[in-house]
Amino acid sequence: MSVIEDCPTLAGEAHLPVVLNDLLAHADADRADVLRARLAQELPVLRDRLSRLYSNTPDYAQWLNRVLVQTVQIALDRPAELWALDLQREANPNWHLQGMLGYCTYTDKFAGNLAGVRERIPHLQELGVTYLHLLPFLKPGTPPNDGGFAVASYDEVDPHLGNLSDLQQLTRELRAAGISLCSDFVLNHVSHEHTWAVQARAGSAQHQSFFHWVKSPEQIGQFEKNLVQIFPNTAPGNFTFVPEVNAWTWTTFYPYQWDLNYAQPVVFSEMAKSLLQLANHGVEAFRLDSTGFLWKRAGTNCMNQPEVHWLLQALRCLTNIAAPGTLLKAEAIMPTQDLPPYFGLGPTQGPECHVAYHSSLMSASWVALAEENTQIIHDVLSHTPALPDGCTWMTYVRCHDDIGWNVLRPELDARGSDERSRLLHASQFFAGQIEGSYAKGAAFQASDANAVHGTNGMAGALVGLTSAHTPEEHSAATSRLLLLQSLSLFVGGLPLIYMGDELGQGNTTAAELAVRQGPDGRELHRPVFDESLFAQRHDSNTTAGILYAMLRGYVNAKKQHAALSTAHALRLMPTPHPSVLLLQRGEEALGLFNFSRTHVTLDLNASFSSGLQPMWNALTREKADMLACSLMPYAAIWLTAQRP
Ligand code: OTU
Repeated sequence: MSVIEDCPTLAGEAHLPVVLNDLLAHADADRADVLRARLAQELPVLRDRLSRLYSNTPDYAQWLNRVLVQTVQIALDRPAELWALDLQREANPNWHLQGMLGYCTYTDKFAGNLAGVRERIPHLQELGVTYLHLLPFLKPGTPPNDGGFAVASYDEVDPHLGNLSDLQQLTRELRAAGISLCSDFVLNHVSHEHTWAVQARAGSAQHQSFFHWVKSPEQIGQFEKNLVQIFPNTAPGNFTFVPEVNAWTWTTFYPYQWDLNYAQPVVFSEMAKSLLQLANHGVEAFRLDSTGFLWKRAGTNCMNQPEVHWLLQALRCLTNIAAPGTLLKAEAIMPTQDLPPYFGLGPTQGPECHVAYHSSLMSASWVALAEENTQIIHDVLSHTPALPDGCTWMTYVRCHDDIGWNVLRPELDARGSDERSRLLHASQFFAGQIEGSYAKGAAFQASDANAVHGTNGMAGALVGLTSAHTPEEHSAATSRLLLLQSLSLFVGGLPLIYMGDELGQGNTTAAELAVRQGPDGRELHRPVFDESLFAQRHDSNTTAGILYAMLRGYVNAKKQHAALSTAHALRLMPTPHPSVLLLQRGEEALGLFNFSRTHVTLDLNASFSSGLQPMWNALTREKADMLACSLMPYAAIWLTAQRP
């Protein structure tokens, strides 16, 4: 356990630089007052974090003044509607903890372009969505561009999807429908077609300094010893030779994604500026992509370095000044034990991200399904810390990436030296390589044949919907998908549904895969939205219709029952049955999840030492039999003490 540092976190009298006082003196008086108060609140922490990072760089004081002026100017330019929203949210800082529901999709696959997304707002509302994560829609480099995760300009929208005014119109209409738009913000790297990379290749020393350079294969070898490979088959190694510079630049992901050098203050201030400008276009949440990799340190695996958290906390301060109604979400696909610092619970404590992906819970649910045993979920949840006020987990079943199994290594290693083989089993199970497996996924790339491969595939394919032939098989597969969704909804904070999963959509078709650019296996779960399934959503004779109705049932139950709110603490309860997970929320809600194909009858008295109150099924409103609670194969039951 690391030592917690003593660092300034309290607001004091802000001593503002003259330029800032001048700017505020000429601004709208009401806004200036609000901004002075925010600066007083944020400056102590901001100055501390930035001086840790940059006080040794030349002209640090002037740079800091420029950052402050830039931030305050963006705040002064903030459209009135967003300024008002900020004030509302400052007065109700836990606005995002009141039962949000997320939906994640590629813009083109869901709706063609940004204007098309506007047409789909009624669909999102019908499902109860309040948070829409559109995968990268900023101007990317020429394909291949990692599905847009190689950004060529952070200040422009991908012309295939629209322009800035389409973005503004979309955010406005979403907001009117009670939906916050989340945009990816790829902090770690830029496309090799981004102007900084272009100028670096053209010989600009300043722009070269925005990236990391390595001069020799020996030096590369030194670094590689400690680094992981994210795309070992399609992008082996972490460095790419750039002939114009006669050196290798750091590329953690694809060779066309150049890692930024955050030791350069201008890199930080320019990225922060772009982020805040997007907030002024109405983006209300940012998914901070690959946050773990932002800082490199020789001799380490260059992940989760302390500087990452100083950078994120500084970014949070700037956001709190210019756009405090905005959420920051950490995309740090790391073991649970590495995540608390992203909520500001590391050695340097202070507000950081509001939300982080709980990828271990996601992977563990799939392992539990393959094993028909919930032990691994128990282990993950018992390692999941309580979060600071204002923070929450993003829970999910699938997303646009592969399911990474290795985040679960710490849980397995704690159980014994040969337990990691369970990950190999899960990976093979969902790739359909194990006798009797219903799954139709595929292995993602791994560094060698014996390594555990991530898993690609839509949830519908992984739970066996697409391989089901008999009504029984269809029903089991449907229950498996609902089981995972209902666990995500019960635990989350901010549960996220991946496009198509609400209808049990299957994998991208082979014909379509053949015409997609690039060999990236993750395309398997990036299909075009299936209109025919969508048309069936209210038809209870179809699998899509059953899934959709049940999913809405859970979503609505969560809205209706205050007892299910994440304001009440989550507790893991012992169960006599290894395939059943029993979770308690506060004093008045229970979630029972049967991960096996067997029918289980539970005496709930056995799990509760103190007396049991009568409870009702939150979806069917039937009274529960607490002494002989019946769980059908793969059933998920929510009980609350609230009489219907
Ligand atoms: C993120 O992912 C994105 O979600 C991926 O779609 C991008 O390819 C990648 O960044 C590069 O921008 O490292 O911290 O399948 O889990 O690449 C998270 C592997 C990441 C992803 C991993 C990932």
